[in-house]
Amino acid sequence: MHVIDSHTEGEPTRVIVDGGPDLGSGPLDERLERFRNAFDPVRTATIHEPRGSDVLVGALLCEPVDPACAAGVIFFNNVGYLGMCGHGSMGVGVSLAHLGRIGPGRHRLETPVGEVRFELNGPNEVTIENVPSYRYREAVSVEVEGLGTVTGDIAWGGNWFFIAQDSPFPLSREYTPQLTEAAERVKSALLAQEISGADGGTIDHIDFFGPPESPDAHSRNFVLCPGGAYDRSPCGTGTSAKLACLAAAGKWAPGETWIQESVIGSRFEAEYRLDDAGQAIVRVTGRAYITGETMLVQQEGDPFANGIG
Ligand code: PYC
Repeated sequence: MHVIDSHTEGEPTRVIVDGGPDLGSGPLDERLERFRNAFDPVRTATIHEPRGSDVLVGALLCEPVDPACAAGVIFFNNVGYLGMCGHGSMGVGVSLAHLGRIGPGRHRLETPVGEVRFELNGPNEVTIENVPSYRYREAVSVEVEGLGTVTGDIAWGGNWFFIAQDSPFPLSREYTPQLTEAAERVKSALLAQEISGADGGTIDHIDFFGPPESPDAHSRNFVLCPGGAYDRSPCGTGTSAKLACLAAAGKWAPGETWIQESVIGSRFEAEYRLDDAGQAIVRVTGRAYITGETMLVQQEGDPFANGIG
């Protein structure tokens, strides 16, 4: 498979350009199910060691239903599939530009959870306009072993998030093992206490927030991804969910720029407007860089051809 690797604010994306599974045509959510049911070893071969790592997010480029879109894309990770991925969409934008398929300006991507508009502002800067984001439940308290009562909002930003009000540990790199453990406990407690997103959607991203380090930023975060790795970027879908919560609480005005720092100090700039249904249409800007272009090979007889684990 021909793949292009990039990172967006530190978080890696691997785009399958050629040689991936043929998922046929039709809506992207149906093609995602075909990927899951018939071609899951392609996901594990791409993401798992020895070709990848737990932190990597994969993106399979597909023929879009609407030919005016730049591409269709299905995101996946070490444990399964993602509805949307903000940093990954920026990685896809920069990868499509690297391939010469798009130039600066406005474009659209089809994803399993809806259409995402994006703007390539230059070779490495992308602004995405995410699917509508909203706060589903406010100030939900959950009892967490070792942490006590943890309170947060449940919000949709293309994935389901628990947006915790406070972080149990300092939001810095040396605390990522403790933050990861704490977020895993919150995730397990939500599951055990049957607290979910709308229609029973699993809350598989846990977001801790705290004050920023840079004087011009508004907040710093730590985001636990579904497969146990933490997001090195401030998380595009998480930043969208956060802005939807701030909007619902009347704490941030439409059109104002929110600067979100990640736990490693990289940043996204975001702003929102409300649509007719009162949901937040969040635009998130970040920077992505190509890190490699390669052919992934599976040799006959390789016991780890589909990855380890
Ligand atoms: O940027 O939306 C995001 C994201 C989700 C998981 C990892 N990054």
